[in-house]
Amino acid sequence: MLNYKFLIKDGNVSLEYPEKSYFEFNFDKPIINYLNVPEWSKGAIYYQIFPERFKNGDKNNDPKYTYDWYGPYTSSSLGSNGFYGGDLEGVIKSIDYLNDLGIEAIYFNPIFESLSSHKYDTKDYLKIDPHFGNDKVFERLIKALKDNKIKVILDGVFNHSGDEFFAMQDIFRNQKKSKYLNWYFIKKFPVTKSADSYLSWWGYADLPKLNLDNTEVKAYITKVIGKWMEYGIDGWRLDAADQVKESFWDKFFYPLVKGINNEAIISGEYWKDSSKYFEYPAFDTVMNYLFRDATLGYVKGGNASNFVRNTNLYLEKYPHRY
Ligand SMILES: [Ca+2]
Repeated sequence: MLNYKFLIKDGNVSLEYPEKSYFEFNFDKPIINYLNVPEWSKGAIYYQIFPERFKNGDKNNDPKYTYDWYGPYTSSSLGSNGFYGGDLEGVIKSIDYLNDLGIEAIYFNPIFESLSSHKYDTKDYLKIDPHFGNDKVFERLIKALKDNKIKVILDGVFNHSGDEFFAMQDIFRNQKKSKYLNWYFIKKFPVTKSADSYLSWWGYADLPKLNLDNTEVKAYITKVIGKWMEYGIDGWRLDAADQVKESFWDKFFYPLVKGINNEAIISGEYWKDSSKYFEYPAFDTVMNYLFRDATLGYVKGGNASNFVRNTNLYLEKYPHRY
């Protein structure tokens, strides 16, 4: 560890910065053993799309009740039960717009069948949400993006399913006789839709935590990954990555995806210092929330020295070159 500060002298006047502390640079860090960012992703401009709110390209697939796209919004209209009718066709129709932006990759929030607008409560991982389109629309979307050299990253929500997922529904129906008891972490019977009945994401009963040690669950996820990678997607962003056992990522998920396409990118959602995830091959990268935090802190009335300190925090931890 090197501690340093600046000393500026002008005649008899001297200035120390920082006055009462030191900058730190740890020569042993970043301890990054593994960072395998695919060539195409290095420096690529990513664009995030939340499909329900991006563009309504097909009014025929709209949910029953939709808000006026240009009308006044409320907390209800913007909430998980508020719908506007955005879909994948809307993205296909926006190719020129996306090209004008100069983007090179899109990260889609979840697109599989779910009840909510955000779709983190998956009902069926093998099906495009009917309000977003279907397999054929997805195929056209991938082709349109590929034709324009835009890569596609999907959101993988494997820490938990939605309570509408078939395995959870089977448990609700058959209770102790269900074949799927070991797909979740059941706490007591009768199993009802409640946080008392099973482990769930932050105690939300509609997001039951999946047992990713179960080989049947792994087989299902293998099928899911296989199906969507067959379409030629370019990687996965993994939701709630820190809430899943690390062995699931490095022993199972990483080899599974890389075995299909070694150039696919795998990015974990982790909000804090993520260096521990690069001690072994589990992810190629993580969502860079440390930069986000530094930037938001700055643009929301912060000051430049805090921004420098906060960005230095992660620049010290993560490798500068990859
Ligand atoms: Ca629509």
